[in-house]
Amino acid sequence: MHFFPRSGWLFGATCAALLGASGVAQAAADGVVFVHGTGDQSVSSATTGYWTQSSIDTMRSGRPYLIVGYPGASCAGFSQCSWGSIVDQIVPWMNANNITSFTVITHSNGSSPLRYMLGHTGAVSAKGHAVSTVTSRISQVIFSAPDLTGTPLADQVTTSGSFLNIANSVVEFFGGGSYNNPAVVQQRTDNMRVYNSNGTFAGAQGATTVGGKPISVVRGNRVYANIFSSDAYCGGYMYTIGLKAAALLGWGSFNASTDGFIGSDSSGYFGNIIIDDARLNHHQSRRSCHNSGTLIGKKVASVSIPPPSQQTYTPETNVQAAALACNNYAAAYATDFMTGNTVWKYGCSSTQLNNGYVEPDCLISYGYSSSYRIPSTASWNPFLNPAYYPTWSEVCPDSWQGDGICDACLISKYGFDATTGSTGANDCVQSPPGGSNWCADLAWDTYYGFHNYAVVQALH
Ligand SMILES: [Ca+2]
Repeated sequence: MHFFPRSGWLFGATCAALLGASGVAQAAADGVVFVHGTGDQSVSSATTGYWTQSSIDTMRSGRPYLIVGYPGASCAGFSQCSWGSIVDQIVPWMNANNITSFTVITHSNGSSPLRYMLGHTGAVSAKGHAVSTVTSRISQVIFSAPDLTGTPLADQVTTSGSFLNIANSVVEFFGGGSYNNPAVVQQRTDNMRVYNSNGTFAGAQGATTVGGKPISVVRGNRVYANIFSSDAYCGGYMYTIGLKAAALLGWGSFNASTDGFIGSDSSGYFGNIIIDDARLNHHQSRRSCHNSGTLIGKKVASVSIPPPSQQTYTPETNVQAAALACNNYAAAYATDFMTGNTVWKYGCSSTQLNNGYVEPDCLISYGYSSSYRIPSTASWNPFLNPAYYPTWSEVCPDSWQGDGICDACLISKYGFDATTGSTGANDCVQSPPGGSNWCADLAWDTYYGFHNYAVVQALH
């Protein structure tokens, strides 16, 4: 009937790049340095893609800060091109801002170059700076989701052919597509065993200080199960879904003690564990989710925080990401952008929600319809039925991820509609008031008289 190619029609969204690394010049100051994990990051990509500005601002407690960008995938933590690059960025920042002491916050394998530095203060960077120039001013180190004894996932990705099913969103934690890189090889459990025993990386099992510096550890210990929750929503569904898959792949169970990427045995090898949270996955610990950023900020400011056993959190709430972006719970007439025809959007009333049938908009709005639950690629899923795509040549292909249209079919399939990587375009984030979202959903075409996958505009 009709063929409407989807690619290349909506590329309007651009993100203004924020340049980080800006400390506020002032008299003798306490600062904060952020060191990212595996990945070759620039200062800019580390700021906007890895940490995000809002998370940085939550953790730094108003203090001048430095976002480090270094080759954290191409270089293992013990290589000069890793720790030396970090040193060569900290020194001029210290001098320009009169930083007399600072807290270092790392995420994931960012712990490794720091551990090398703490154990090799006499080493010299490519630009001729002794590590001690930097470490002498470190007041404390906060390792967030540190990889202290390696991860079985690194064993798997560096073993040929064993990592085919890992989610793209999780591959990012190994530095992107070419994940068989020096930093990942360094994180193999067998290699880390060597580095921990031969002095490559400082920090003895159970120690609370390394090189005289207090070490705090922030970690999650579960990948939370309910993807349609406020907890899972923080940072994006894509990571939660991917880390659930990684938990299963790396540890054989969703219930294993892991944040989806680093096992609790690795993150807890040493250090004073200040956050030990069952609702904080590996991605969320760099994004200040679940109050972790606020607690880290207090630690930065030397304000006491309750021990993990006494930390309390607001109850999770169910969120309706696609429903909020696309008004999918509401029934209404709309114009199909692709055909120009008027379509009837079904919506999801409280009666429809539990009427015993599969109601497409209930799946999208609430994550379930009667006893049916998504994400699911099962045959009952109406979003995967070719009969409901009469004007299309494809049935919900993955190429629709992150193309600017919030696809109900992808929500039903995976729980999210987003690209992976540093930009992380998410099609189903609600536009602000006065804005609009492009949305695709199953609807009744009143002109042709059949069900069709219609693209409509949702106004907010
Ligand atoms: Ca899409």
